[in-house]
Amino acid sequence: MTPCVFVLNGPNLNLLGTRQPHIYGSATLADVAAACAVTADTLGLGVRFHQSNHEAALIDWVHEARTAAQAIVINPAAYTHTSVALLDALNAFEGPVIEVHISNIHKRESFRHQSYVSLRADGIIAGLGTQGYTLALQRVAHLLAEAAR
Ligand code: CA2
Repeated sequence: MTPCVFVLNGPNLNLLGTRQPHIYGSATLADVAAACAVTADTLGLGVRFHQSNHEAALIDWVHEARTAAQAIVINPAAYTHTSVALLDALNAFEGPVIEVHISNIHKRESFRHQSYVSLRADGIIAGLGTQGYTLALQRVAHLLAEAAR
């Protein structure tokens, strides 16, 4: 069976590539989804890519991942810094969780230095641009292969 990875994206990331390219680059979220699909295929992974501006939708996808996915890659966007509810949901998921930030959150405002999601994440990628997503998928493939050994 092909392992499935949920790639989840939080609020305002639907605007990627349209504003603030000096922070987030020029790739759109559709470009990121396409790159994830290509990389997942190469790695023998299936991928389901979602974005929502609503905390509850992200939580519902994490719940769905409990039975439908082997790993989660998540850019929670601003909910990174605020959402205990998202952390609680991720704590109920058993597979690897990789947290991705396009920008280097530690180089930015101090309120971005705190991440609730990091309390659950098995790995964190920040500041590597949208390339962070495909790098996260590589790490997931490695962790799933290791777990299967
Ligand atoms: O660096 C990241 O990936 C962030 O998760 C992005 C969030 C921000 O709140 C986090 O602190 C760091 C913001 C996403 C908003 O994305 C936009 C992209 C283009 C134009 C406007 C917003």
